[in-house]
Amino acid sequence: VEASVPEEQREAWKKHSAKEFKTKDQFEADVVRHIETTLARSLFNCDEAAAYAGTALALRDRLIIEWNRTQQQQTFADPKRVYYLSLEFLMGRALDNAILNVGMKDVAKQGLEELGFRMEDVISQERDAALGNGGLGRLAACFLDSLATLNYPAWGYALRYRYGIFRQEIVDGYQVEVPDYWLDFNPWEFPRHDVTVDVQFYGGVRKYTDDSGKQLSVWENGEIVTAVAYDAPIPGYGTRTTNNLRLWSSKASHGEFDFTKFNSGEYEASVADQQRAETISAVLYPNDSLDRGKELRLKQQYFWCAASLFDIVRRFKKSKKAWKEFANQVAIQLNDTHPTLAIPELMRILLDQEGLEWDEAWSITQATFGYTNHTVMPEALEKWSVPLVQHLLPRHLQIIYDINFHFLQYVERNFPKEREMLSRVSIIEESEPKRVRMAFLAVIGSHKVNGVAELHSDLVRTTIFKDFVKIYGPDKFTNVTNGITPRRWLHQANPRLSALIASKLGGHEFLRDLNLLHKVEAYVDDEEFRKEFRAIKYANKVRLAEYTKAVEGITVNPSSLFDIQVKRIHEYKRQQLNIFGVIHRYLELKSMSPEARAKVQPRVSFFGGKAAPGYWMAKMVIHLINQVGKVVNADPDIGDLLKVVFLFDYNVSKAEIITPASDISEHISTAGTEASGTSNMKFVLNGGLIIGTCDGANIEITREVGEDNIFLFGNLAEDVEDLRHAHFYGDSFQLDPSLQRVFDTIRSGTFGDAGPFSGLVDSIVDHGDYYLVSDDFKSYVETQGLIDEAYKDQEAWLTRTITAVSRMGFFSSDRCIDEYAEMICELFPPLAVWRREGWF
Ligand code: CBF
Repeated sequence: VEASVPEEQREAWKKHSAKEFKTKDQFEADVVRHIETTLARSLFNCDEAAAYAGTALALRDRLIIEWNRTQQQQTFADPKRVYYLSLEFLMGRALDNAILNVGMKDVAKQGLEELGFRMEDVISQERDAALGNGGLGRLAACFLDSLATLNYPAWGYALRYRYGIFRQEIVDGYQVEVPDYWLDFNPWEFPRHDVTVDVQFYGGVRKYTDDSGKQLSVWENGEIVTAVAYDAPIPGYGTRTTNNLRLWSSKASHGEFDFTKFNSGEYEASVADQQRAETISAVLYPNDSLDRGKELRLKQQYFWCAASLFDIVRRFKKSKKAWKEFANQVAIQLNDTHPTLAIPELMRILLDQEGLEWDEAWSITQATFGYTNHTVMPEALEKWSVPLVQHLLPRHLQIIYDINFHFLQYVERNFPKEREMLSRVSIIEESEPKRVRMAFLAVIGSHKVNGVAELHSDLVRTTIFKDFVKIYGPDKFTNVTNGITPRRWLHQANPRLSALIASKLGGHEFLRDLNLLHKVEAYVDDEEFRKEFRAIKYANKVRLAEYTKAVEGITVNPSSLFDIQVKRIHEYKRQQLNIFGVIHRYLELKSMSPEARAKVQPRVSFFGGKAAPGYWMAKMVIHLINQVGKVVNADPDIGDLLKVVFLFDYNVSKAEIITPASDISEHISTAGTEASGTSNMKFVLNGGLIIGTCDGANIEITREVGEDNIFLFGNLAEDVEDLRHAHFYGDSFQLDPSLQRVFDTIRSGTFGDAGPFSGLVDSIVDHGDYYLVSDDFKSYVETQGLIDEAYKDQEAWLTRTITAVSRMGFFSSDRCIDEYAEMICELFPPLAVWRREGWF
């Protein structure tokens, strides 16, 4: 406000303020201007990378005009805002998405052609923004798209990692990790060097009494690291709303380097502080579903929470509203437990800096936060050692103890006869060393807790948070089944299918209201529609086949059944079950007569995904897949009947090529372990069917698409505990003979040195088969057999896929966001408000 231009001068501003391009000529002019001036290139010196840069900058200009407008409107109207705190945002590429969301695809395509470039080539120059591990980070990215599309006043907060998830290379069949330096050219971010926050670590707590005689605490004498904001515009689809994703980067608080040390010849020491500070936001932790309790990770979490909270509070304070209004203005959604430190941080601000009493501070805090749980697997639930928290964040530990004290008193009062419950629900685990249970802190500090699919939310209520349901009552715990944005996962990844649907539905409105897809079912018998639908699937398979040839050197036949499993490699996701099934298929084929082989349905098994670098077993699964591929693909007896492909370095932009090409995709986790899954939704939306267990969102997908349009197999979640028990205490363990044969073949060295695979096999045979591979193997193989048969009837298969697509409306992330907004954040239906005010 202080820096506003006086009224009299505003006319001149209005006259000259930047305008977004609307026509092809204006677009071309913007691209050429950026290439010639921003990049200092010319038409004699413009390769595809430069064309990408020019196009991205032209689009960025456009987004930023809308971004400014959105922020101004929001500042002026000061509505309740939602803040999504997620340590991961797996954004993928931005250019294509931006072009589509602002509705400029034809303009950009033609414009680029006139300038001598193909749009696809230009788009493919962009590096993925891979600031996430997998489902959780991609969900966050889908949510940003939906929040903007639905015009919610929303901000995402995360870290600006210098290195995102590692790039995966495959050397001799093994995964090798290579750093992903994605920032050498990133046109989508705006450094805000004027938006900084000093974040403190270490130090101590001093108690003092203020003038009014009140006892207060102050955290002091710590080490300060500065957080610098970098903003990325997030355009909605078919709206002018452009929200903000704010990423924090760390730097030393006192500048680049220490001159005193430099002058006295201590060259390394002179930059040491800077390096230490920068380390905080340097690397994304490449963990998936595993808590390793490392100090740097805790530092990252606090750094990001503290900077974000400071920013949110600063924005709130500008409105000069009373603190009791805070939760009416601010909703903070915690994406998993990673941002849980935001809870004691808000308490610290309210108590130590704003001087509020405990009860008021606590009720504001609880009303502000909502917590989304993404896993019930014990190894993934974060617990931080108390001595570590004490050392790094001494004041927060005190506050956590105080929260725990108040909470346990409440439990004691209300459940006097259940004293043993106290240690079960305490935030502090009485282990050696003691540990802070972050999930419990998140539950206690939030007013709502949700799981991400119905089964998962039931498990949340009945397992990990069972006691809390008793304490708080069932209403605090709810479900919001995950979803995906149809803009990226249909319109962008599969433009021809999007166009076909639009041609029947009278336009692209279904991309904003995915329930409209149900109208597609009316065309299930329409010959012309079926023909085009089939042709689209085939073209997408050809595209993947070409890609496979280009990057893996493997020739696959697009007429084969394409069976795809792409996701993080983890034992619970059971890629090992898939590859054991592939080996079984191979052995069956080998033992068949030529006549029998002639009747077999040819198949390509595609795999893709990264293993956490320290996760040996997952790495051996990758190795086994590659070794099996090497043998099978070279076997002249087999030819096109079976091919095995590991697509290296799976990421969002590759998913956009892979997803539309599936006939079958695999979502085969041990029942009860996959919270939801979201790629299952993407595959079905793109005209592929699923083989899956009764787990996560597979269950709701089945409910929506109908049991005939999905292939389910395997044991149910309710039986998992008994089965695990039986492995340890039951009668002698009998392996299914066909699985035994698979293991014998691996051990015989058919796929190279068997040594590396022994852990994999032993975990099943000798160590209790925790993920129940042997229990589900038979029904898995049988179900694959049913799929082979079903696929032979191409007409019936097509009917199933079209039907399934038409019933996927429920799985839009727009639906999730509306559910969160209503149930958790209590936002007004924003469109109604904005429209009434006449801004759109
Ligand atoms: O809810 C989004 C996804 O989150 C995970 O990836 C996670 O990190 N916990 C789960 O494993 C997925 O099931 C879930 O879809």
